Amino acid sequence: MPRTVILGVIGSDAHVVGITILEQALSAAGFEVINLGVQTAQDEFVSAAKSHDAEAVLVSSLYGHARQDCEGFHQRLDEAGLDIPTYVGGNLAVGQDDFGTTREVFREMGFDRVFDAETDPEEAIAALRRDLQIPTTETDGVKVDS
Ligand code: B12
Repeated sequence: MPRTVILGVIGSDAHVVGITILEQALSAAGFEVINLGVQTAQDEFVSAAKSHDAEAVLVSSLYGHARQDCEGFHQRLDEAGLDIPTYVGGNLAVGQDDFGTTREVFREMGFDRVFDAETDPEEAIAALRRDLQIPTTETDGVKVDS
């Protein structure tokens, strides 16, 4: 039975290429991907996660407003009774000279893993397999440090 994950670009962000690649890679790796597309509101992530009984939520943001767009996101998940891994990735801040700081900011906001724009989709797949305790095969050895 495929494991279901929710994927989307949050806020007013319209960058679609990254999530299209992620969707293809995740699907090829055996995940059932509910791709909410671009310009997705927080509530849409939450209701999709609930209605599809998803096991993880993957949020993408490229245009530099991720922090504002993700404010209160985990509170909404909590209110909906959802306690599942949340990942965020992309160009999460304007500039991004120090991604370590950006990563800390998003971790403090409640995200379990924070990925930069250089992330290979295989890294996210390896992280999901680890967090959802899916036996690894071909992703053995892929470094997960996000
Ligand atoms: C194409 C593009 C556009 C196109 C988008 C077309 C479309 N519908 O997709 C257009 C021209 C519309 C556009 C508009 C804008 N853009 Co633009 N755009 C780009 C550009 C050149 C490429 C993005 C792309 O497709 N990359 C290819 C994909 C494969 O890579 P990716 O998106 O990074 O995704 C990968 C990773 O980031 C990662 N990833 C992404 N999300 C997630 C999530 C998770 C959970 C995980 C694990 C991984 C992950 O995995 C993906 C696959 O490998 C980038 C610059 C760049 N070189 O990245 C700027 C860029 C993203 N844009 C930028 C900006 C500022 C804008 C605008 C605000 C400009 C403006 N003032 O109008 C608007 C925003 C409009 C909007 N509402 O979103 C900035 C963002 C700056 C920042 N964050 O600091 C960038 C970085 C350009 C720059 N250097 O200034 N843009």
